[in-house]
Amino acid sequence: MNANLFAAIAAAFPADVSRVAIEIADPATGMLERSVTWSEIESRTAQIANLLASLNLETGARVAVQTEKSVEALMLYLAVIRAGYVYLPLNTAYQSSEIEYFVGNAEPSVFVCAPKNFAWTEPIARANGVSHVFTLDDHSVANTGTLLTAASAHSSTHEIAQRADDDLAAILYTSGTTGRSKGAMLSHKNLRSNAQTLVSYWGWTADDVLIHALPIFHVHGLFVASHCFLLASAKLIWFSKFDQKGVVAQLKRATVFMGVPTLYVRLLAESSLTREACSNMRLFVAGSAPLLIETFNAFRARTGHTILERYGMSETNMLCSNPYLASDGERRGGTVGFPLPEVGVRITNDEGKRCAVDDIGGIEVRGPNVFSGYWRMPEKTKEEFTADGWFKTGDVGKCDSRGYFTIVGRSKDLIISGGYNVYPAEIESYLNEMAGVAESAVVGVPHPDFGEAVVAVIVGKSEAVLDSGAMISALKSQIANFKVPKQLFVVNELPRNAMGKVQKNLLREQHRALFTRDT
Ligand code: MLC
Ligand code: AMP
Repeated sequence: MNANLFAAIAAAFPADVSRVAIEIADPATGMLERSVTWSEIESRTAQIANLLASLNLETGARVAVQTEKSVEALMLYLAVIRAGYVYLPLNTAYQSSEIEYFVGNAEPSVFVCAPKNFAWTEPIARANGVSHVFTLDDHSVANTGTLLTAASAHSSTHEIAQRADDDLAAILYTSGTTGRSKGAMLSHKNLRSNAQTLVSYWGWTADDVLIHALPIFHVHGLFVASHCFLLASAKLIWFSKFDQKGVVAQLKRATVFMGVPTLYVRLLAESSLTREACSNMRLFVAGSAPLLIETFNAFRARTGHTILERYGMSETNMLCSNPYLASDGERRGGTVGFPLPEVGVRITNDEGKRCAVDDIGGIEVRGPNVFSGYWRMPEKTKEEFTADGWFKTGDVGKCDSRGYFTIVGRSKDLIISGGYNVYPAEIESYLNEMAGVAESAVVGVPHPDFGEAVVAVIVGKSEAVLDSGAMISALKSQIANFKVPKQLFVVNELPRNAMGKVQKNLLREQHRALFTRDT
């Protein structure tokens, strides 16, 4: 048997491959622009896979990709898996120092970038030993890039590369609480088993139509959404960017939607979101960040649909889900439901003992979905697993007597803003290097749109005159825009406890109402 994830995807292709698989919508209006058939998925991924195979890359070679969201980029992902190489997606917002780190750390053999970024990313890639640099654009723009031009010279049939369960399929970088990002190594089995579980648990069929409006460089859009549609041989309505008007315009034709909580907040702000608009829908899934109970309730009141909240991570794919079938229980707002079939989830205390019902502790997980470790970080990997092989998620939660899990916080110092993770330590390290800065503390505070927003508090060196606007501008040129503090305060000193540790809880409390509507 070929354990390559693409073999499972290809086996699920519909008998009639002339059927439309993907309809591409104009993000703002929702109007359909063009479509892609299953047979085109087959031939386009084959051509790119043949191109990759012709490069004589070593087994396990990484293909790093930083391109705008497009169906072509999805084909590239599938082609990398198909050819048996390792896919390394990079957020389109990353700037040069971030790209430099990822490329230097992962040592990819191939780097694919957006044509507009070629001038600055190509030198970084070459300096880090990347032998092949390509560009990739959307088909809808005139210049489609060198990747598709090169691929078009290759055959449109390709024998799927033979891979074993534990062979690496993807590396997803997750930011570190201390130091730099870690690459979570995901195998073909990790991805396949989780996708198959979700297709079955969420009741997917070939009649489903999924609105895909999430980015494709993270678990949610790349794996959860794309794999479910592929393994169910369903249909996608593809949005290159989320836009609430465009999405609502297509809801009537769709059956499933997946989003981070911010997308639900934005949908609710759209007056055309009505029961009628959702009459064809069977499932709304939320995850990647806590869904506020207010959003859960407001969505149900407006649409008649109860959002299904689930919980996952880059390192583990999906872990918990509220029930799909009413016979399995109700969907409870504020909870992430039950562990998915085959996934083990437990709550432990500081001594590593299992907590009693309703007691709060660290969330630990295991299962065929859980990654094997961090890329070239054996020590870090060891620290994050218990002696009996459970992965310590860094999330804090509890389990009630009916088996519903609730996430109550995080032991990791992490901010989740609009579904993107921001590690304060990383932002603080950039701030601390700026001229005139003595020290800094970065916290997350409630934000009506993004859930949490990044806020920085700075102490200047004596005599230094700090300009918060100039500091924010400087940060924008260094790091991804979603990590840049929305506000920056200059103070005389940071609150500290008796041990001298900065009391971030006091800073969070002080700035709690900064962005909330009633201020
Ligand atoms: C954009 N901006 C953000 C932001 N996104 N600020 C904070 N947090 C965010 N998430 C800022 C930009 O910096 C910019 O500011 C301004 O908003 C406009 O940028 P934009 O790109 O036009 O924004 P928009 O398209 O509106 O994007 C918002 C969004 C996007 C919510 C659609 O952030 C998004 O797609 N989020 C989903 C992330 C996701 O898929 N997460 C899944 C992770 S997987 P300025 O000042 O520069 O103009 C995972 C595991 C699991 O967690 O369980 O699923
Ligand atoms: P990432 O590293 O981007 O994969 O983010 C994973 C983190 O997102 C988890 O460790 C959780 O902290 C958070 N997360 C994912 N889903 C949920 C959810 N439904 N509720 C609360 N937090 C979530």
